Amino acid sequence: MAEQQTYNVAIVGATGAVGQKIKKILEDKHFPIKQLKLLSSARSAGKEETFLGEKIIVEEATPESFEGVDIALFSAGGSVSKKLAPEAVKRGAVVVDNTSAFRMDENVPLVVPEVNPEDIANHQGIIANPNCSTIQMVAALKPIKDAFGISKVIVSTYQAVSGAGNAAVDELYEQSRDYLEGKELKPEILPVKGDKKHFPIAFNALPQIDVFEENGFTFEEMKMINETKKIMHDEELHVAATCVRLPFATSHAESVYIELGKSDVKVKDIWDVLESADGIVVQDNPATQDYPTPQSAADKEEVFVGRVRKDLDNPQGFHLWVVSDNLLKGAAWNTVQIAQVLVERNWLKK
Ligand code: L14
Repeated sequence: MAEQQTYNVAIVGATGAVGQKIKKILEDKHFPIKQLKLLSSARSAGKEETFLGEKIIVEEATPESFEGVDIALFSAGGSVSKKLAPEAVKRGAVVVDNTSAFRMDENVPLVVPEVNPEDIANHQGIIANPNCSTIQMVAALKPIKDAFGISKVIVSTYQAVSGAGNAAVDELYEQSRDYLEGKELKPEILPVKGDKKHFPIAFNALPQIDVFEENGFTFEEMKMINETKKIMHDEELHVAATCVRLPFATSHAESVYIELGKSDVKVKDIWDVLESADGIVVQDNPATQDYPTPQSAADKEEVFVGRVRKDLDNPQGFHLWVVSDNLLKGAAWNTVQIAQVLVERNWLKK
């Protein structure tokens, strides 16, 4: 047997919510690693982690950290990516970036491997991982679009707090306890850590994820809108989004309304194309109350689709319920999938 090629891989943001999942997936999927570097801010440097049973000390990420690194997986926030991703590329690494820093840059492919893997071939050192809510939606819509065309998408999300990081999950748990004990709630993180006001997430629903834009949509909503058009290569596609945070830790759910290019499509036709698509599980039977929920989708790598209904007024309209683990397919798993394509198709070279 020919010896398998192996790679030097770095995780930037290794101690964060997504970084930890990336490390676990690299282990579980036997990614061909020569050496793994775990990088973080100065605050987390020095922590001891294990990878495949071996101890690794977390190091502070600096430009020099990337000497000799083949693949760098970034998930430490946009400002870290803006500063260090170009430094990693300068030193010969290919970066898969999990932040919004480069997603809309025209020189940066924005990729969901089940949807547009061939875009990776044109990378110039950085490949962007889309927003979590976008990934699961386009994964479900792509097979439908290929079969029947889609002209319009209107989505409302029901998003987990873990997207905002481990501290937001802690806030949800502590606040839930305080609420039940009748204590005063002191929200400090959600809806957005750096924004002016904070609201309780426990026993609540917050119609703000990320900061507001001038047009009245939030940045999370605009990410879904712009990224969907870019990934689907369809600037004509009409997309509108409302993003809402709910009080659970894991998995985003989405109610998605679409208008197809044809009017003679049946629910069964939608099930059929979704069932034969990679990475999608159809879970849809009203008679047995079968549908995905954030709890049922947690810790799974697929995107789950249920509640497929034909609109009662518009013969081209359909409604779907799309659920996936936001830290896996929405982040860590999609990132590792991109790295797998880079390696398998020999696309590491710029
Ligand atoms: O754009 O707060 O990758 O849940 C996705 C999760 C931004 C924050 C992104 C959250 C992030 C968002």
